[in-house]
Amino acid sequence: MSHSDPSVPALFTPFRIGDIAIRNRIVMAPLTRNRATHGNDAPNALNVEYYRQRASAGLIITEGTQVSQQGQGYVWTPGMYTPEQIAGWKAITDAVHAEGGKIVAQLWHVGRVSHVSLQPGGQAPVAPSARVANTKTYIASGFAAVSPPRALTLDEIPAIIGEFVSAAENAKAAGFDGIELHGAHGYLIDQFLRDDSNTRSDAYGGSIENRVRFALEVVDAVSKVFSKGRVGIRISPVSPANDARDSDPQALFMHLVTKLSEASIAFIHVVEGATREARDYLPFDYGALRKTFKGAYIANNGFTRELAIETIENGSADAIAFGRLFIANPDLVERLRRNAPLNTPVVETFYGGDATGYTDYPALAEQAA
Ligand code: 8OZ
Repeated sequence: MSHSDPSVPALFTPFRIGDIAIRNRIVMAPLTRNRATHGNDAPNALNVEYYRQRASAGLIITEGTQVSQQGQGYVWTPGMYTPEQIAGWKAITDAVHAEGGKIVAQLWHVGRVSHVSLQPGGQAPVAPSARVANTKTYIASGFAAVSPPRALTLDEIPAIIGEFVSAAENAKAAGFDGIELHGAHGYLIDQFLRDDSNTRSDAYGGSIENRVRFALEVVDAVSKVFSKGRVGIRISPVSPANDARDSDPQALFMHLVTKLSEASIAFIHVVEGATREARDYLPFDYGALRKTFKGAYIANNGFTRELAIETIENGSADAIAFGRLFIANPDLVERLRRNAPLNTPVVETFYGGDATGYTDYPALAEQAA
């Protein structure tokens, strides 16, 4: 199959996301699975197998990976801040690269979406402002309301940015092709962006220009570790996940994306609509973001094969990220290429547990056998 074969939809053809050459435009979306090693939150052999099975994706974006213990919001999510975690990730990037795949690490600080039982010393989680989110997390004992956060002081902010830098350095040492910042779903970066969760009166709050400051400083700082051509960010302009709310998302995200374009990063990854809900959950002009950003535009949320092919053909996106379909179909690329039937994801085994519902979804060849 070649680029020029008109019978092959562009979805299945190679592309470059910044400095990262990908062999098709099908991206594995970041997916929290809560299967890191209990006790040290390091990736393990089961996690290696899971990512290896999915390496035919043009690009894998890892599950959210906390940049520090303070950045953790759920039990058994992997970290990027200890030698054991870096070694665990190295085995994953080696396995994916051995299959000819590409993989970037999603760097994550949950901010206020956490629980004291996960925090260092049982302290309160940190946030732009001391405003509790109306949302739940899950800890070792099950679902729990998030703990009330305390507001970060102005002089603490450089150290949080420093955690993203250290995590980026660790991701580089672990062999990743780049990084995606988790700027979506009501976590720390998103909390700074929005006027409901950010009521600060210093340089990081108030105007849109001030609320995007934290995101842009993190982008700038990690771009000194990986080149700009290997840095991206995920955003979810209208998603209500984790109580994210803003009075004017269109103006906020137009300004942010204008600045991200000026920063010349490789990609923006946009959750269109709300995860697990409709793509037109609330009115929003994604085309305006697409037009504003000069790098690659990765679109996500609820795409079917048909819509993905159409969206690449009409130029509304450069690549399409699939989440739930990648949980259930390790060989999703081959299945989409052949228009083969898809396995159905089993929600009960999404978060936590063992190989069941994780590495035991069959590929086409195994199914036929
Ligand atoms: C599902 C469960 C826990 C976390 C996100 C990182 O929504 C998540 C997440 C999803 O971005």
